[in-house]
Amino acid sequence: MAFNHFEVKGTRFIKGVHSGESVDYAENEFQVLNDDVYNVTFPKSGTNWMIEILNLIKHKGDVSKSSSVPIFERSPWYETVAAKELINKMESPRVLSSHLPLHTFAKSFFKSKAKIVYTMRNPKDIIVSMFHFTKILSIFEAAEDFEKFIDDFIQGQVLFGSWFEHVKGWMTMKDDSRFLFVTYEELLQDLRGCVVRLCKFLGQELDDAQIDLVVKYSTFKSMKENIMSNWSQMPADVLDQTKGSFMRKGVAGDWKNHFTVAQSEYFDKIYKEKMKDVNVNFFWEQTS
Ligand code: PPS
Repeated sequence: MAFNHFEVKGTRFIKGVHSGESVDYAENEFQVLNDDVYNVTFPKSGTNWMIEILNLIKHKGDVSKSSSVPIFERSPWYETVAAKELINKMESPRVLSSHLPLHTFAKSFFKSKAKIVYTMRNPKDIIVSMFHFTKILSIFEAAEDFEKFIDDFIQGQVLFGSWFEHVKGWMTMKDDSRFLFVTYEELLQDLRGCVVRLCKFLGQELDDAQIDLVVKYSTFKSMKENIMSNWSQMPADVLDQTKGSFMRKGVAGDWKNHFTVAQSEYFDKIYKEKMKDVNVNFFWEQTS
């Protein structure tokens, strides 16, 4: 995956979007507040979906914020260069996003009572989603060779490095009560059930009608139609949605339309090997 990048502690960052300074600040100086909620993901795992859900929960289903502020400003990725100014203007309780791996996450988090929702997705669908994403985001060289892209992903030569290390790192926190782990596939299968789980985790009391609103406005269709959620507010020279959509398909299992049988078997073999020490039966392993 070709893009202008730099590495910090094994993670590939995008030059310009991130800087050595912003990444260092995010880890060492950024002050986590006790009532912060962090939406943490490896890219293309459902980050924006969770931004929508968490903000709707925060506003008890009131869509006015989601329909007036672009999604990329609602819960900025706190490690980016642009985030600092946005975050300075935010009121508590803040919902912030991050793609950082555990080992470079804000040190101050670990002394705080803040919470993290970590969303994961079938890596084969992440590969497909990211492959298409390279065609619309101008900072990337459009990927053409899918097989090479699979290998880049396995080698950690993509945005934010190795998916395997990212997931394995964050999964070490799975017994910590400040964490909630959820998968993209669970969100797809039972969005309402996940919203209820999230409310409970966040200590947010929403009535049934409010929960219905959260669900209503966070479906793929609603988000795709919401000009504040479908990234159409991003300038076309940054994100060219004439070549494809940010809200592309929003399904599980699209990998079956992209991987050959041999590519799938090859990936599964490596996945098994790399994940052998993780004692978790991931949702996508049961359903795909
Ligand atoms: S990013 O660029 O890392 O922030 O992307 P991220 O938001 O993590 O992932 C983008 C994919 O999530 C899909 N998406 C959704 N799917 C289902 N329902 C909802 N509401 C939803 N919102 C976003 C989006 O379509 C991307 O997946 P693909 O497979 O490319 O469609």
